[in-house]
Amino acid sequence: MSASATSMQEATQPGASESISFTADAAGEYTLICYIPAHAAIGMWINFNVSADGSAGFVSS
Ligand SMILES: [Cu+2]
Repeated sequence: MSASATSMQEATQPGASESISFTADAAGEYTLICYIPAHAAIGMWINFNVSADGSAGFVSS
């Protein structure tokens, strides 16, 4: 998530990182994808779990 993710100058740069946070409506398995066209198809996505007790973690598969 970037202030201007489609800008090559303002998007998160290679080797850099940004943090996001949100509140999930319900426990379960979620998928976070890059919304730049074709990026999710080449692997810019990740699954993660949100547990009922509020902890979260990545899904390895
Ligand atoms: Cu991407």
